[in-house]
Amino acid sequence: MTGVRVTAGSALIAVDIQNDFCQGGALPVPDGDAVVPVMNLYIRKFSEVGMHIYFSRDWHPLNHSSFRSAGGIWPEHCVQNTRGAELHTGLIMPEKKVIIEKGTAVDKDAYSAFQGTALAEQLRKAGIKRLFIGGLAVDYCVRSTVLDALHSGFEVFYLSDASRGVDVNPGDSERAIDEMLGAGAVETVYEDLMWQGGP
Ligand code: VGL
Ligand code: ZN
Repeated sequence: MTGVRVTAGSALIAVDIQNDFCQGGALPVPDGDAVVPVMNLYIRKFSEVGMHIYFSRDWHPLNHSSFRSAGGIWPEHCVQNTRGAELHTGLIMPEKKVIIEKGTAVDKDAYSAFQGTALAEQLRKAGIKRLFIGGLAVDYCVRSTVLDALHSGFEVFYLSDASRGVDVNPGDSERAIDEMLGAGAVETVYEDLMWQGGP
């Protein structure tokens, strides 16, 4: 959608752009690294215009229930305080930012950055109404975060150019996108955004 205005009360959420979801990581998302330079464009611009920026991290304990070693479906990934769990080193980290950790309980998986975190409350306190959400992976954490954001009453723009999917089953990402848009998210790319005071 063209002409999306980034108004006061907008925030950027970069979902799980961590080493383990990128090339050479434990659970690499195909072409996952490609989101880094695009997300950097959003980060630069959102910080320039003084908008809030949130980074979520998948942040699992060593014996997390989603790991195959514990009966789950995923290889061990994003173990707390390991290099794999760090945000991708290519990301530009703005001075003003909030990092949200999720999936920290041993017995629960949390794909959404809202699940088991104070994110919704933090956003409300900051007066945020519009969320621009992208990252990894479209068919898991981006999807869940977008759907939860919509259910919590936020206006949501899904940043398709800053997102990639795992596609464990072919078509998963496309289905996730249909679901997000069906629930009210608006698909957006960087060029669609209009900044207060001009482009
Ligand atoms: C994710 C699989 C397992 C994600 C997290 O961030 O999309 N995917 N844990
Ligand atoms: Zn995980």
